[in-house]
Order: sequence, then structure tokens, then C-alpha cells
Amino acid sequence: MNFKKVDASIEELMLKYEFAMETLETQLNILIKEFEFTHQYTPIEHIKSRIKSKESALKKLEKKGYDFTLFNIINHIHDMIGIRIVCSFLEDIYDIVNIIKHSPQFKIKEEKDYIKKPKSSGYISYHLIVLVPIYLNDRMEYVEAEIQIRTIAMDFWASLEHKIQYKFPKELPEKVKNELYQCSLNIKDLDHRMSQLNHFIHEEEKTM
Ligand code: 0O2
Repeated sequence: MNFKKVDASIEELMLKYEFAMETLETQLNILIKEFEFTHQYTPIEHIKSRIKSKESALKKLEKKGYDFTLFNIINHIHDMIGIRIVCSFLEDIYDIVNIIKHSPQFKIKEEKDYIKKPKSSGYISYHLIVLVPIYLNDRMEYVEAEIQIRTIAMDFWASLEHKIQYKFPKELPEKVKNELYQCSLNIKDLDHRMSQLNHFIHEEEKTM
């Protein structure tokens, strides 16, 4: 399937993704700033956002066994818009998930808790698929976006694993897979220990 046939309409679709990403970024920033103001605490280390390129969308559809059509992009790629919120501590993730879930601005389409149930690769993160309303000249439309919420430790693992995966276009050797999985257990342990430290410090602060 080549790009040319669907070029004009795909440009229109990409424009809608741009509008939705801008809307989502603004709304998330407001929610987070309000949280920081209310709690006098900053739970976020950094936020990254991106729109999946047409080339990556094509690759993802190929991998899933679908043709490169507008219908398939809309219906089978749930992360054309991706926002990654990297938090300090484990408990911060659930605070952020809560404020997003309770915000009337987005509809939650799906929730994937890969913290309670990590993927077989060892991947740990919290995913929310949200529907972002965009207001066009004559209508409102919902656009899907994926929000990944994770700690710095989870982000460290996912980034390096992604880099290693890239070097093996087919499949990772078993030995590498096992080692990555073991590393993910260390990440989980590290997050729990940091979380306990955080809890301890909060309790100490109360007595000061
Ligand atoms: P990229 O390059 O980050 O965009 P779906 O999107 O729901 O159709 P899937 O695989 O069922 O596909 O959804 P999933 O696994 O809930 O979320 C997909 C995204 O999560 C991936 O996007 C990655 O960003 C991240 N992810 C999921 N599993 C892993 C993993 O094992 N390792 C790493 N490093 N990241 C993972 P893309 O499009 O695959 O990649």
C-alpha cells in the first residue's frame, strides 16, 4: 500500500491529531498545575508528547496485518497521539490517573494497568486511552490518544528496552529477553523501596 492514494485525506487526519494533541497537552497542564497548587507538591518529572509518523503507523498496521487505510489508522492504532507522563514515585502515578479519570474533559475509552499486571516482556506502565473532543468549524469530533503514566525507573527500563529491541528487527534472543525481564523485576523493587522512603519522609515531616 503506498501513501499517495490516501495522501489528501491522511493530511486532514494528521491535522486533527495535531489539534487533539494541543488540546490534550493544554488540558493536562491545567489539571497538573491545579494539583500542584492544591497539594504544594510536584509529582511530575517530565512530560513528552508525539504524534506517530505516517511511516510508523504503516509499520504498526503491517505488523497487525492491516492495510494502510484511514479506517485502519483510526480504528486499529490507538496511540497516534501519545503523551508520556513521567512521575517521581509509584503513588504519584495513581494520583495522576485519578485526576485524569475524574476530569469531565475526556472520556476514558480504555485503561491498562501494566503495573499490577506487567507485560510478558517485563514492561511496566499505566496506560489510559482517552477520547479528546476537538471543535472544528461545523462539528465536534472525538480523537483517540494514549496517555502513558510511569515512574522514572519504569521509563528508564522502557527506553533502553526499546533501544535494544530496535537492534533486533525480528525477535530478541531468549537470553536477552530473560535478562531484560530480570532487570524489570529490579525496577519494580527499586520503585517500591523509593516509595517506602517517600512514605517514611512524609511521616517524619508530620512530627517536625
Ligand atoms: P512506540 O514506538 O512507543 O510508539 P495498541 O496500540 O493498543 O494497538 P498494543 O501493543 O496492544 O497496541 O498496546 P499497548 O501494548 O498497551 O501499548 C502500546 C505502546 O506501549 C507501545 O507503542 C509502547 O510505547 C508501549 N509498550 C508496550 N509494550 C512495550 C514493551 O514491551 N516495551 C516497551 N519499551 N514499550 C512497550 P508502540 O507503537 O509499540 O511503540
